[in-house]
Amino acid sequence: MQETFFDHLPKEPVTLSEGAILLPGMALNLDANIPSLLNLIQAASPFRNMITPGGHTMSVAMTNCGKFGWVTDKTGYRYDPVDPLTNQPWPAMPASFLEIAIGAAVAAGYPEFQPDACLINRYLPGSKLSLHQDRNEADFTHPIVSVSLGLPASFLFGGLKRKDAVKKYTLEHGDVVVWGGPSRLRFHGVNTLKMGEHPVLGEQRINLTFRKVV
Ligand code: MD3
Ligand code: FE
Repeated sequence: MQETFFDHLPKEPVTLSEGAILLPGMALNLDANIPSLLNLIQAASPFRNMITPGGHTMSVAMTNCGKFGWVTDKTGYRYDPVDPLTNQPWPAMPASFLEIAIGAAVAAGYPEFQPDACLINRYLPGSKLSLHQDRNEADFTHPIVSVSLGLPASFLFGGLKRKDAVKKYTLEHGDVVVWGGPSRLRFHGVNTLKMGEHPVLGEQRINLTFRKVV
């Protein structure tokens, strides 16, 4: 049998809620390659602070890799095959990113997951992401896979209605979460990032979210 990431899982999977499975440390295998892969992506499609339809500049800076990228501007939210900053296609999804996303989805019971988009969020100290749902994708039976890198974040996980109670979880460097089933449309967000210095990524948090858009 070929070895997989899961032969070396540092900790046991944790179910956060029905359909939301935390794989602690599963992305630590990527560790050595992360800075260079992120540098290649941001050299082609730089991080930028996008504008919401309401006219606010997001404190989280974003870029994408893969066939489609999530963008927001004054006209609304969309997935776009072209980076509006460069008028070029987004950089390709690195093979190791794809491998970890598919591996996590398989471990969580989604063997058919084939992501075609990876949104990359960069949090500097002071950045936050307000409570929201991810509903710009065509088919909510596909999960979203998230990979947390760099500084730890206080992640907010609510219910299907905005006013539902919110639980807090700390997401650390290397943590992977598969958000599927009844958790796919739960409200979620990230508290203001605290100052700190991470040995691999420095004074920032990077979050990758893998999505199946079409
Ligand atoms: C739960 N990103 O990019 S990752 C996002 O840490 C986003 O940057 C956050 O929310 C971040 O849309 C959270 C965890 C996450 C991602 C997608 C989800 C949780 C989710 C989709 C549905 C439910
Ligand atoms: Fe989200």
